[in-house]
Amino acid sequence: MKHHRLPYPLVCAAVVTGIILTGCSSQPNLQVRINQVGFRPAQEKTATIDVLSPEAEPCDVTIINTAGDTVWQGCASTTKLNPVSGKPRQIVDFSDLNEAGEYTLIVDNKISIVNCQLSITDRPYRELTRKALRAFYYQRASMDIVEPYAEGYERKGGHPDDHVLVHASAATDERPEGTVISCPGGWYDAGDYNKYIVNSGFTMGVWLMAYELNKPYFDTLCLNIPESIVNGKSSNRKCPDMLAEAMYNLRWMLMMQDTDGGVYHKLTEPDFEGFIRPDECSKPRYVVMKTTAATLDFAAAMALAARVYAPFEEAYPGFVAQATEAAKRAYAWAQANPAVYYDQPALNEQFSPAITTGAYDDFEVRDEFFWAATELYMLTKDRTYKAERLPTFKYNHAVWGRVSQLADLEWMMHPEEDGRFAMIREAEMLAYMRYDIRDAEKKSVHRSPYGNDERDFYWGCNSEGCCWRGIEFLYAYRLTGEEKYRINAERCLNYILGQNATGYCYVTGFGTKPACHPHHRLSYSHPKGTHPGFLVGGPNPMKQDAETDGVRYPKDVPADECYLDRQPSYASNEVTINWNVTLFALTAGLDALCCTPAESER
Ligand code: G3I
Ligand code: 9MR
Repeated sequence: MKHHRLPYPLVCAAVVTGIILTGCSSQPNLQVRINQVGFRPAQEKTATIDVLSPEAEPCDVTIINTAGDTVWQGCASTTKLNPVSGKPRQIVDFSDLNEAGEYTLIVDNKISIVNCQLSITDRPYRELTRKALRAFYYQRASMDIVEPYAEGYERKGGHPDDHVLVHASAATDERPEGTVISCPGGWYDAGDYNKYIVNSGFTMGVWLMAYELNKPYFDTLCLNIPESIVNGKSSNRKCPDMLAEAMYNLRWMLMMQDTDGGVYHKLTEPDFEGFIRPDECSKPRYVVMKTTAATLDFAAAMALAARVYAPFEEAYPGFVAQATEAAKRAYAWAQANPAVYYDQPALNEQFSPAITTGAYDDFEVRDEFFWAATELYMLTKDRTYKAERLPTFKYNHAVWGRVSQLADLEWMMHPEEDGRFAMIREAEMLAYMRYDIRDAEKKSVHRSPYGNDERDFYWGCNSEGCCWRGIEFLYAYRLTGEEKYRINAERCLNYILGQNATGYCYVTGFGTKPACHPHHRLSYSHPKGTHPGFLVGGPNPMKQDAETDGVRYPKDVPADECYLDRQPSYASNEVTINWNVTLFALTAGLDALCCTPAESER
């Protein structure tokens, strides 16, 4: 059947000329909110339509293929109000369109005709996963980023970090203030160029747990990083690419352990660099104060790494023994120093130079003890570590400063270690999910288990609220086999990829309306600009950056729209390693379900 409404302007532009609306074109009045990257054929598929009033009649929706033929026709839902903003929206469910292809979805809302691109493919999350992982290659400190691995984003290395000063706050008899140590490598944390152990430890935890959950998938995934090719061939690799990338950071982390077993909180310049290239940076770099939180996150990450890399001794001789020893020594240091907190204002009263970069401060470390003890037990099976875990945390989403859920998930995935405990924690997690699933179906105008409450929006919520929920759903799917959990993991991803209140695809380089101006020094200072594959922080009504020059939020904007795609907006538009790891843990987990292991490279 030929579509009879073709003369409408955008439809023509897109369909007749075959232009796909990708790139950084801004569409401020986008009225159809949809996953802009793609759906798999059998997936639930919905889009959210703006309407002008709560009384609006259900819109007519038509979907046409690239030849202009109508392939689907139907009606949107009745109007619902967004529980956060009160704005009227309708949802169209076209799940029964299940043939792969590129389409245009056209909505007649009785006042105007609006449309959007729609893609259905067998592997919608494959390239997204690859790019989200490759983002870490771009974040590598102390080395040149070179072709063919740079894929267009070549740059000179900076921050050799072979001349790092021991800050007064970290001085010991063995390493007095000003001692020079060498700690090269690792990933830049975020939009800034510093390296923070708390956040690195959390990132490694999520990273390696994602590997454990999807081993066959990651074992064959090729990232085109320098370690991908050994003696001219990728088939000579002795370790999966994603573990090779992680090793770049793990090696740096190992160097952050002091001789007494304690671990420096961070390696940093005293105050943030400007928006310049890494090779232009010249501020001195310090290791600052050992803390209990950093030392425990380090212990957990190293213990987990020692377990995960055990089969790859040939690729990294001696690493497992080194990581095991480092983890044990770190844990012992934390036991002897159980309450050394990072308090930057207090530190600056006592020592100089003053340090004003990211704090990653955390004054509750029982969860870090729980996680470290858990990972040490899983590695060593030494029952003293098992006895030391503190299973008393109420259910909470994991974030850099609250890691008890990482431990919970380990126990859930290893029920043979303590079946009763695993069952209790799993039941609690599933109970919370029931609320979110109910919200997705009843309250949400985006068919999303996330984003239906003002409190869902804060610094980093795209990762900590939305992607993390998706990851939890993937665990739930793995534990129970129930399809509803996979569906809700996909719904979380739909939200990130455009079916949300701003209509942005929150991943750089993807979708028709991507985040284009992240708070990211590497992107800003590079001639090619924004690097692809980065998840931005997301709407944040606390606007901690509102005082910074150039950050002006529109007045009275609802919480779920409090997002600025502007480079200065670090509170809503920065990128970080701990957020990107949740992005790929979610997309990889979903992509792995789309293919057999042997196909993961295809
Ligand atoms: O977690 C709570 C949440 O439960 C609550 O509902 C919500 C509303 O009250 O607040 C949430 O807390 C926020 C927290 O981020 C979430 O993790 C805090 O308000 C917010 O201040 C905090 O911001 C942190 C920010 O540094 C400022 O300290 C971010 O997590 C953290 O990612 C960010 O880290 C910075 C580094 O310091 C420097 N490098 C860049 C990096 C990313 O911006
Ligand atoms: O660029 C910094 C970013 O990485 C941090 O997350 C953020 C909060 O600590 O701070 C940014 O730096 C800003 C600083 O805090 C205030 N002056 C402007 C800086 C650059 O925008």
